[in-house]
Order: sequence, then structure tokens, then C-alpha cells
Amino acid sequence: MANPLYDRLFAQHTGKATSFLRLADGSEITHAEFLATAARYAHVLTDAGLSAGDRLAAQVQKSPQALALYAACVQAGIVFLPLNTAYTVEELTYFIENSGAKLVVCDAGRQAALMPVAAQHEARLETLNADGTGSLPDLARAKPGTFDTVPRSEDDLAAFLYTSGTTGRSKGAMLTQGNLLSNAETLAEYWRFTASDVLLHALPIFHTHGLFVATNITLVAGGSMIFLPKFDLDQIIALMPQATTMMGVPTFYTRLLDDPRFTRDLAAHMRLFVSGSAPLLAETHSQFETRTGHRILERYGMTETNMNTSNPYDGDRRAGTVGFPLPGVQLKVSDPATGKALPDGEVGQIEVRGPNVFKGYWQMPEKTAAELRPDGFFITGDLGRIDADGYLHIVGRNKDLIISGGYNIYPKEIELVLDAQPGVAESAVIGVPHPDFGETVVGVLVQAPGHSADLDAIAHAAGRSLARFKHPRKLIILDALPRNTMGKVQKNLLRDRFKDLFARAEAP
Ligand code: MLC
Ligand code: AMP
Repeated sequence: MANPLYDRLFAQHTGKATSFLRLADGSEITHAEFLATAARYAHVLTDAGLSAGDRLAAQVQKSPQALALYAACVQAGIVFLPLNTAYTVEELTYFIENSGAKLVVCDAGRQAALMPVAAQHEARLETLNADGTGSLPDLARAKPGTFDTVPRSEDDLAAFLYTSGTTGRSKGAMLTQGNLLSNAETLAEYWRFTASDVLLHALPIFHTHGLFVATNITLVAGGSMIFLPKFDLDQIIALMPQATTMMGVPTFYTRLLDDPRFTRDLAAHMRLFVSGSAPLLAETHSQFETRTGHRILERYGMTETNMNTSNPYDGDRRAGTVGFPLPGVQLKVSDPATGKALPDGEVGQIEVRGPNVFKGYWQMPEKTAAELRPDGFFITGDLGRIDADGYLHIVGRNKDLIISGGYNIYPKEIELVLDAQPGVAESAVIGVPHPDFGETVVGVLVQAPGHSADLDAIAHAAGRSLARFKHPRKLIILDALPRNTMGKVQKNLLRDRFKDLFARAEAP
């Protein structure tokens, strides 16, 4: 019986002594070793009582073992729910509760804090640390290195990725085997990945970009990855001559350009640089070409849809555009008020349909219905226009969202925390330009009459509830928030007023 995702990504490498992962210390893990670890983990998971369709929530540091946990879930038909390592216990509690995870895997450092949460939701808890130790690998040691793959169909769920929303509540995007597989196959071909590719992998593996785009494509093509725990400029520069491809968020590319060691020679061996998850400035694109001779290939995607569009591999990679719809993906730009398709050249909301589009939000039928049309088109919340040559330009967002260093931050979630603080009457959270992260978070507060807000205490409270990357980098007190005649806060006026707060010369 088949398990399409496991068969295509992993089973094809069974027994291969070829290198799959190269680590920063120079050691290598073969496909066969990797698959044996995954099979052992799959035994641990099923012995713990998990079966096909159950959820496993993992907040673990990036490591070969963490990736093997993903493979184990695919092989056993378990829905993999990877979580940002920056999330606080408060944030994790929601994900565990909402997903109904049967097993939580976390770093030993988080075990004490998460044990009561897991217990309260009748989930088991195992540990997996950055160095590959922990109770999960301990249990796995005695297990066989092969596992009978659990049959699945393309329509079965493979992963949940949580994405926040404009109401401040995170939604679990349900991704099927077919969603992941179709996109990996399309991209591997579109970007010409082969078994000789070596991908410099410095992205986190709890998001679409690092897990599904980078890793799944490499697996489909049979290539290998230089697998780094995080983006470390020195490591990237040292290892780039051994790689052929890299995928990154724009911050990767601006950081490289800021370093004089990043030269044409250093990038000479590279075949392809891909950028996505946030807008790449046209200026970065052209500086990169001047420095290295490479034109960065920019593509556009999101958690719910995987990748939607890409600049061409062979044709003109145009700065400031995200290229054309991928094969199999239909895209339209529609009028937000009527939903009707607009002629090319006009700005409207971007909608996409295809085998890449998710199944819906976990246990949130109204939210699914609001964004996923009955005819299969998903309303992305991004605003764009298609130019005369068919290239898509993303010109803005129809959703209140900040993208900082490739991480999505929903202002509402932060406003709820700020509004609850003593002395705060109301708040507005905005994104302002930042030289390193593209955008960063600023909180604007209005004090309650007769009260004064303690900014240090507020920053402390935010630290307890929210992951570090969501913290306002600056809190500003105003007498009142600008509002339109309907009473709606005019965030555009605030963004404009504070746009130079982090201008390059004063960047922290
Ligand atoms: C880290 N920090 C951030 C941050 N990353 N703050 C805001 N935004 C971020 N993205 C915090 C750290 O906790 C630290 O806090 C301080 O900022 C400086 O940290 P740093 O050492 O400079 O950051 P670093 O660890 O180097 O991380 C920056 C980064 C990383 C850009 C390399 O954020 C990253 O890898 N981003 C990629 C995100 C990604 O994969 N997105 C894909 C989503 S999928 P302090 O104060 O404690 O020092 C998706 C779909 C699609 O969007 O289309 O792909
Ligand atoms: P996420 O929900 O984390 O998957 O983020 C998806 C969002 O990132 C999209 O809806 C876009 O707003 C943004 N995004 C992804 N790729 C690009 C890109 N190349 N240019 C501009 N925005 C992008």
C-alpha cells in the first residue's frame, strides 16, 4: 500500500550510502542512516499509542534528529506540527490544546514548564535536544531500523502549520500529503534541482520555507544539504564554496552584502540563490547581481498554499516581481469588494487555486469559509497586479501583518497584550522599515486618563507572553491614535510618521 509522500521523498533513498546531510563540523549522514533513525522514531511514536491522523507537536532545535522526526511522522501517517523555537510556554499551550496533540516533543530545557500543559491535555511528552540526545532518541536506540510504512493517500493530512490571524488567534493550516508533494515536485523541476545539488540550508525547519520548500525539494531530487543550525554569517561564508544552491529570506542576502568577504569568487560555484517569505528590495537584487553576477530568483508563497509563483529559471528574473504562477497553479487578481477578476494591470487581492492549496483551518470552518472559496480559490490577503509581461508584483497586503526577518507577526496579537497592561487605554502596533529585518514592530500606546503606563513593565509583560521576535522594538506614547471618520485607527498615518525610526544610520 502506498504512502505517496513517504514513497517519493524518502523510500526512494532506502539503503543508499549517499550523503544526505553535511553538518557544520564536517560530519556526514547518509540517506540510509537518516532513514534508519526515522524508522526507529516511528516505532517509538507508534509504541506510544500514536496512530495515523494523530498530531505530534514538536518544539525542537534544528538538528538532523529533528528532521528525522518529520520523516518518522510521514512514515507513520502522523500529522507533524512543528513550532517556532522562540514561542513562549503561553503560546505553546494554545497550540497543544488547539491541535489536540497526543505527543509533545521539546528540548529538555522546556520539559518542566511543558509537562503540566501536556498532562492537562492528556498528551505524552518526550525530549529531543539540539545535540540529538533526549528521551526520544534514548527510546529509539533499541528499536529496529526499518518500519512498515503506514498507507496514506494524497488527501490525508501530513502537517499542521499554525499561522496567526487578524483576530489574534492562531489557525492550524491543514496540509495534505498531496499539497506538499505536488509543490515539491513542481519546484524541483522548475528550479532544475538534481542529485548533484548541495543546498546551503540555514533556515529554520519549523516553517514552509525551510521544511517543505528547501528540504522536500532536495529529497525529491536526491541531492544533499549542508545543514546548519541557523544563519551564521561566518559559517555561510566558509561553506558556500561547497554548495550549489541557497534559499533564504531577504535578511540573508542583505547580511551577505554587508560583508566584504562575500565576493564574486565566493559565489562562483553557486548555481542558484532563491529568496522568499518577504519582499526582496529591487536594490538588494541589483546589488547582489553587481557583486556576484547572480540574479536572485524571487518566488512567492505562504503557509496555506506552499509556493504559488516564481521568477523563471532560464528567463528574465525581474527585480521587484515574484514571477509567474507555477505550473498547475491558477492565480487571479480580484476586486476585494466583489471578488470579481480584474483585468491585468489593476491592483487587487491575489487569489490562488491548485493542488498546493491547503485543506482548511483545523476546527475553524467559518475562518476556512471566509478565505477558501467553494470553487477552490484561496484569498491570500496579499495585494498585487499582473504586468503586461505576465509577472506578478506584490504591492501590499490586505491583512494587518508585519513580516520581520521572514517571520509573520500579527499586530492584533500584540495589541491584545498591550491593551491589557495597567495604565494603557488602547494601542496600535505597526511595522516600520528596518535595515536588517525588512520591517520591525513598533507599539503605539495611549494612556488611560489619569494613569501613566510603565514602559519597562509593559516590555516585561510582553516578554512573558510573546516570542521575542514579536516584541515591539520601540514603545511610543501618544495623546490619541489617529482615526478616520468611521473610528478606525489609521495605521498608515502612524507608519508614515514613524517610518524613519530605524533608518540605517541609527539602526540598533
Ligand atoms: C531573531 N530575532 C528577531 C528575528 N529573528 N527579531 C525579529 N525578527 C526576526 N526574524 C531576535 C532574536 O531573538 C534576538 O533578540 C535579536 O532579534 C537579534 O537576533 P539575531 O542573532 O540578529 O537574529 P538571528 O538569530 O540571526 O535571526 C535572524 C534571521 C532569522 C533573519 C536569520 O529570523 C531567520 O532565520 N528568519 C527566517 C524565517 C523564516 O524561515 N521564514 C519563513 C516563513 S515561511 P535579542 O534581543 O534576544 O538579542 C513563509 C512562506 C514563504 O513565509 O513564502 O516562504
Ligand atoms: P506565512 O504566512 O508565514 O507563510 O507568510 C506568507 C506571506 O509572506 C505572504 O502572504 C506574503 O505576504 C509574504 N511573502 C512571501 N513571499 C513573498 C515575496 N517574495 N514577496 C513579498 N511577500 C512575500
